[in-house]
Amino acid sequence: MCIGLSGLAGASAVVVRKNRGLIDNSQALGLSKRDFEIASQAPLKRYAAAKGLIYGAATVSDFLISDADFKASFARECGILVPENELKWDSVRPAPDRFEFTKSDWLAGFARTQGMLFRGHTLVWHQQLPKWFREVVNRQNAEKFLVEHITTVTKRYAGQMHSWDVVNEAIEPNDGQSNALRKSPWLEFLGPDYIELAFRVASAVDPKTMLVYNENDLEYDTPNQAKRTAVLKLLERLKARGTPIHALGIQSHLRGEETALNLKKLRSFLSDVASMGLKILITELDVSDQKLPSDPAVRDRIIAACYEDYLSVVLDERAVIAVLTWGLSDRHTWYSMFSPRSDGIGVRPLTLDSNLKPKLAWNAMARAFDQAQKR
Ligand code: 9MR
Repeated sequence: MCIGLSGLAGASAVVVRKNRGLIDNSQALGLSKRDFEIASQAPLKRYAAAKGLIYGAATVSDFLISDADFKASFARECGILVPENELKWDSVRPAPDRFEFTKSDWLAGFARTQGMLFRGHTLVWHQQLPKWFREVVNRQNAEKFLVEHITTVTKRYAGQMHSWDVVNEAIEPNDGQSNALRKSPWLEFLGPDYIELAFRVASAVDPKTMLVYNENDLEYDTPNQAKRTAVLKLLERLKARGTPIHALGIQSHLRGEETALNLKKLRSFLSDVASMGLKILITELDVSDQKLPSDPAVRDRIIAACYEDYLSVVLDERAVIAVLTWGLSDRHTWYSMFSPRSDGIGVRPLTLDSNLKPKLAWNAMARAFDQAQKR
């Protein structure tokens, strides 16, 4: 289960009410007694929109192009699309002097024709850098590369982007750097000011888009309290310096077997972010099931409970304006490749199964939107 009774004990009355009867810790497998009943099968984007929220998902362009059924499900459910890989450095920048936008343009066009919002991921990250990066970029030219990259990519979609993950995963307390900054090539070449620079360049090119700092591992209180603290300090520093930053993205790759989700601490972290005047986006929600029992019915109940418990806390914070899942269907999820189950059975981290049928997790999400306060 995602949360234990200890997590609920100190939670606000609202959260307790929403979670009434949700936990069944007495059963060895952590199965929930919840029914996950829903009133209707309206698309998730409608459940969200009814509360002034945005729901959508990440996807890879090839999935939409080669899989008509998936494409139809995506169009039905999603009000926002984020390219899963197509806007990362290794996709848009095949050579130091060449940009390649074919796939991201296709996704932008698809979003536009479907009336979906489009969001960008990501301008500055330590992963998915092109092969040439280490050979070509150094202390002397890193600023030129960074500024040129952000300028070119944001200009391409200026006026079209709902939001941009400007910097992704810049905090890593275990790296031992000052301010808990991650030991990334950007820190190595440019020092800590690369973060502020990135936001300023993006803002100068596309002043109307929402600029987001996106981070992982903020969901559980152990061992991540240090990361939360470091992220808050980073956001405070950026705000104090007048950096154009508008939101925090909380990735939200949840773990089905995890028990360290403390609702009270998570809720208070969200309030701390909101009190800085920042919006919050849930940017990459899914629930890993590699360590859960093999029976799909058992797994689905645990996963649905994780979705509902997490979203009930997160959506209690009115600064949260959008929820995106990292993929839509178990047919296409990064977990199949990166972290398959050791028993070889398919993973089930998302809301639609591999036949594109809604699972209990879909109901859980619809219910969480339904119970959220209107924005
Ligand atoms: O889902 C993405 C996968 O297809 C890529 O190969 C991988 C490379 O690291 O990145 C995955 O997306 C990540 C996202 O960009 C940042 N947060 C973690 C996501 C899952 O690893």
